[in-house]
Amino acid sequence: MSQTGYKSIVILTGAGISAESGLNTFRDAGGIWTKVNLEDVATPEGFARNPVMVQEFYSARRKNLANVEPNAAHEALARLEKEFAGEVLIVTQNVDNLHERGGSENVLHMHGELLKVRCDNCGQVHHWPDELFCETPCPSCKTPNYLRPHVVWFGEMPFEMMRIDQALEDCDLFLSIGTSGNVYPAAGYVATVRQLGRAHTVELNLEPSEGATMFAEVIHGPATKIVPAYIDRLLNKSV
Ligand code: BJW
Repeated sequence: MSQTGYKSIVILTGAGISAESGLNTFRDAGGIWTKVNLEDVATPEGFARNPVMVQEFYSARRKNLANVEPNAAHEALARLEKEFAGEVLIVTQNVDNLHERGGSENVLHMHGELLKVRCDNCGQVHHWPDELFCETPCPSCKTPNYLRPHVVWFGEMPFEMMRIDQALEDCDLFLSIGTSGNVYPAAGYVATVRQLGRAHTVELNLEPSEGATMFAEVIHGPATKIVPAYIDRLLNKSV
């Protein structure tokens, strides 16, 4: 038993936690999907139609990642992982690496990682901090024209689903931070946890998400303010 009374915490994060670091969200005003068509850059069909454009889109975001830093919300979650006596698992929909750079270790990237690429020929995943071109040969099988961003597009199966389902079953506190609740299966996790009936559920978001009414507790405001304050209260046992 931890100092908070909780034993196992699952934290779902989305683009909103990285917004104050300077990364665009997807669906807010000025978000990524207001500038590019998601069918063009975030579906296997879009990639098949125009691989050059899709590689350029992800190469630009990969490059931009080097210019941003983790913020107080990422750092507060890392502090939780270090100071909490039980289990803490971050299930992030984000493809950025700001949780890791903020100090978190137990992070699961269900929609993949911007700094990785995968070969559609041999299946090998490679760390890739640089620009990627279609014709770049796979470092493992040496075949050109098969490397793609190691991210999950619409219609593709998110990663680590079994581990996530198990963690949702085992947790007694579920936090959802900075996600609009539009994209499944992540958007359905609060319903899953509620149905299981053993975890307290909390939304921390700038504004009410699509699923806000499903949460037992909601706290609205910018992540860099509300997340550190919530984690402080959690570790001081006053929630
Ligand atoms: C702040 C803040 C601040 C701002 N502080 N907060 C019909 C019904 C149900 C499902 C489907 C359906 N038709 C199709 C589907 C399935 C589909 C889906 O969900 N579609 C919906 C659009 C309806 N899902 C899929 O295809 C997924 N795969 C799948 O379902 O496989 C089959 C399966 C079967 C059985 C079991 C399990 C699976 C794959 C989804 C892949 C999503 N990929 C993307 C792109 C990744 C690569 C990339 O980055 O380019 O992932 S899309 C994009 O959306 C990205 C994100 O991870 C994801 C979620 O977005 P997020 O993080 O919530 O961002 P926003 O912008 O939406 O919200 C930000 C929030 O932050 C807002 O609320 C702000 O208010 C807040 N905020 N500033 C705090 N400072």
